[in-house]
Amino acid sequence: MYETFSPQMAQVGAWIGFYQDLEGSGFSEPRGGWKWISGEPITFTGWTGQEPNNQGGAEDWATLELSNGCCEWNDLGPTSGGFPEGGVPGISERDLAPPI
Ligand SMILES: [Ca+2]
Ligand SMILES: [Ca+2]
Repeated sequence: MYETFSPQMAQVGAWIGFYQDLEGSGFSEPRGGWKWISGEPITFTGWTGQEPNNQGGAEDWATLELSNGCCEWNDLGPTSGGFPEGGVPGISERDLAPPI
């Protein structure tokens, strides 16, 4: 995965489908209310250092970072320092089984 995505992700990271539901039960900053968009249970988190930290007050999307060591998570959002215009790329999972 690193070799495939690292050229684009090295600067900004990539959203991994993990987000903070600001209206969901259990929401609190910075660690409460995180969910997978797929609805799958949370069995692992990979936050780096002091993340999630809700820097600037609106970091609600988890991104995979490659610039500070491979594959650790950081919460990002429009209030993040250096947040790129146009947002960050995302990684999605896709079922390759043919439809029945
Ligand atoms: Ca947040
Ligand atoms: Ca952060």
